[in-house]
Amino acid sequence: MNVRPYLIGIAGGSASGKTSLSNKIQEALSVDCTVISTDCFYKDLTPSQLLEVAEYNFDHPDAFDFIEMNQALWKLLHCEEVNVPIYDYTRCRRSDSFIAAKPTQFVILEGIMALYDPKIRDMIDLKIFVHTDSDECLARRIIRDTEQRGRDIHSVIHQYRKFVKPAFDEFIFPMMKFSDIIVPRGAENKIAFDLIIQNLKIKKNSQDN
Ligand code: UZR
Ligand code: MG
Repeated sequence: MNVRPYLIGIAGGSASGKTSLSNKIQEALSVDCTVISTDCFYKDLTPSQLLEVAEYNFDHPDAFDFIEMNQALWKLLHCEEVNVPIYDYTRCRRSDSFIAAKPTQFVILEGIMALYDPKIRDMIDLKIFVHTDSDECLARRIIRDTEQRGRDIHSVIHQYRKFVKPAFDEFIFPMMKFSDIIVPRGAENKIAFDLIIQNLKIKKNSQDN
């Protein structure tokens, strides 16, 4: 593959439906499409931060390694394969495994900070912001984090009040103004989803011809 991949960025609040929308787009495109989460680029915590992990702010931009994220995307856009770390939410650190991300025709970068870094924004061809009511996000997050991320309900609500909601207001919501498309409710919004897929298929055909 030597055509520069078309890079799609999908941002939005935590548990707004970014990952589901990304996976649905990936399935619907019927061509190779790589999905990378910004969560893969969380910085490793120091031993003392790990001891007080409930007080660590995973929702702040400083928690992410944007230099590494930039380099990985740059390589993909220059048609190089890149090893992306797999993040382990139950241990709050990167696992020992990597995914070999390929420079496919479409690459999706999804995550709370997908549209935060100006250099990364410049690389992204289509910027999508998923906007879901915060009560729905919190409800989804309680279920997800207790069932899949090894948390108890008190810690989920503590984190939400202390970090998730303030970071949404300060860093994530303001990114909406950089987006090309705002998708209310995320993956369940069929009309928005169909419009996105139509647009991407036109892109695909114009690249193929
Ligand atoms: P999404 N997060 C964790 O819960 N644990 C970690 O080790 C690393 C990240 C959370 C993070 C953020 N916040 O809100 C969320 N906390 O993952 C982003 N606390 O993931 O976009 O899928 O909701
Ligand atoms: Mg997600």
